[in-house]
Amino acid sequence: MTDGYDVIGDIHGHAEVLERLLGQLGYRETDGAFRHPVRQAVFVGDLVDRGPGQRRVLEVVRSMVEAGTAQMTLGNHEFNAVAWATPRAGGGHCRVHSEKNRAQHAAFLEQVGEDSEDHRGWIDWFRTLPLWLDLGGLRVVHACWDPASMAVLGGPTLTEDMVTSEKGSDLYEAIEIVLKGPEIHLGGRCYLDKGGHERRNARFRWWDPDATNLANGAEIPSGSVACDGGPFGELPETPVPPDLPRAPDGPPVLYGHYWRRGGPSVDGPKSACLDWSVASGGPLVAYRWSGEDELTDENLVAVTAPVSRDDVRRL
Ligand SMILES: [Mn+2]
Repeated sequence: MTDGYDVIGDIHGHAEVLERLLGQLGYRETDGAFRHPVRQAVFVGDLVDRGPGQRRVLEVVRSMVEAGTAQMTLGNHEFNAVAWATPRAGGGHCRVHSEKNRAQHAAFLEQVGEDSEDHRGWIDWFRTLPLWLDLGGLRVVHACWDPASMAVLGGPTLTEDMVTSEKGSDLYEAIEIVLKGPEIHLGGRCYLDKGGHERRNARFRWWDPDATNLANGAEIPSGSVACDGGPFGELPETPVPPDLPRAPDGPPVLYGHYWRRGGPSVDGPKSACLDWSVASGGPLVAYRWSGEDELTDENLVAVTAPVSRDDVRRL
């Protein structure tokens, strides 16, 4: 019996704030899982990496999924975890064990124990998670609801071909769009991301019907520096390619992934991002959906993580 869905954004190992959010939403831990008398939770993915409570977050969510009190879609961090742990025929792994990739995955690997039985158990569970959820009047995906990419993938079940797919293949690109979102080329411009890596592409604001050109369609983090060290400045109003993914017609779409700041608020009546950067001092956010065709800010619930010493240093 489900009167509605409580869709919860990216958690990234922040167990304490997750438990507080579940409590605030009226879920209680009984018989080994958090439960609500009449509602079901839905997780948009990215349970892992970064935070101090990797195991606890995984245990809370998995126990809910197994008890039937939650569903979950796969995030790019879970997909990357699977690819990291999957050997590639001919040597290496499906996700390259580079220093950069290891750093991004370090909290998970350290806390579950790399190559431990526990590690393999979580990877096996990630492999069972769907790539998206069509819940009737509501749709949930980690980064982008794109029917064209979903058609290439053939269905929401993660397959071995997807895990082993190589850059440039149709499968690889479709997984990228669904789990990481579409990107646009910056026409020769280059900026440094928060890890100091050079970026010649930017995330495209697929959810925004007003995103028509580079200037209003590219997501460049505020205060970004150009690769030559100067200020990044404005992008030109070059029109974006017409075949980029766009917010689809039909029921509302809820997604995560985008590290939004401030807020929270819905994009508009038909979409909302639920990732408000809990891993860097923002709130963990849920949308309480009860059948409405149009999303509203009033249905967002936010719980703020305590500010860590690392965050204070960054401020
Ligand atoms: Mn993500």
